[in-house]
Amino acid sequence: MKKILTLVAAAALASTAASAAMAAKWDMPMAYPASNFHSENGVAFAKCVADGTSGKLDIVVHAGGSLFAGNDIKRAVQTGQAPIGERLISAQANENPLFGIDSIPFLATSFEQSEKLWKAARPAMVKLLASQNLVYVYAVPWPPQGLYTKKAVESAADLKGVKFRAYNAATARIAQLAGMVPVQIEAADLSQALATGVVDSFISSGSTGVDSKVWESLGYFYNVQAWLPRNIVFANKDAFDALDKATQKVVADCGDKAAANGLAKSEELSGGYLKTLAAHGMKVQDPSPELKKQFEAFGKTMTKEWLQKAGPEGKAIIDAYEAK
Ligand code: PCA
Repeated sequence: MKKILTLVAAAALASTAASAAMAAKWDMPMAYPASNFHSENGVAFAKCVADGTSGKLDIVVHAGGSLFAGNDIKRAVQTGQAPIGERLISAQANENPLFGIDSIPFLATSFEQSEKLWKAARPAMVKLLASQNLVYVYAVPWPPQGLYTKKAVESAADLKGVKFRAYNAATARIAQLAGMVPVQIEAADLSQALATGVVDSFISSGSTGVDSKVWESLGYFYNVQAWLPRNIVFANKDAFDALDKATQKVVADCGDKAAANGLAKSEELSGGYLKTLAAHGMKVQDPSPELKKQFEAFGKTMTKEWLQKAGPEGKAIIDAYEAK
């Protein structure tokens, strides 16, 4: 009897050890605050994966840039320092212009157009990421981008010399075209940069304005609706390949769900953010016709510049988007 018990205990121990060896924990760095809808969506994605694999793959979200700052997340995932992570993909456009396709001003200005553009761009994006040892999992758009300023702005002339927070090459280029002074700053550092006067202006969504309580420093939001940039969640290819086929499928399926849920959330919350800004005393308004015209002219210049950089492959994507 004693011998049987020992055998049973040994078998139980062996099976625990086996399942422990098979279970994996993936840290998932994200750059935006835990309360942001992208981060909440990331947590829901992690839960979907845990449920779908009965806990075999445990993804732990680290929001707010707490594990890696936004600017370091892509490299961390490429090199396997983190198995999965999220990045504002246009912030990597200096590596390859394709990463900036969602931030060409006035190319895709509504959720519907943004989806169309993404469908046209996704195959090339997936391929480009794969060439960098990354597996595309899902992407979610931010609400449309507008201009935040301290003082009222009637035309681009009022922006001359203003210190401007940029989050990617496109926002830095707009600043340059408008005669502003761009400084690259992560969203996690935005409140402090505004409070200390490092910058007095930026372009972003109502979502980031609310996250950063920008009414404490700024007075105006101009609803320019210039583009809808995306966050992409990608996995390290070696880490992904090490998962069994069933687990890989759960990750992909949960990614598809997260893309749909994230899009719906972004759209649903979009208007409310602007109401929150107004409720805190900010003047939320459309840009003057002159300012709008000037921004559209910047957009034309930047579209030309992008097409030059992105070459025939870039042009093919824009053509496919515009043909639909
Ligand atoms: N918020 C992010 C990117 C776009 C947006 O709406 C940010 O400002 O960093």
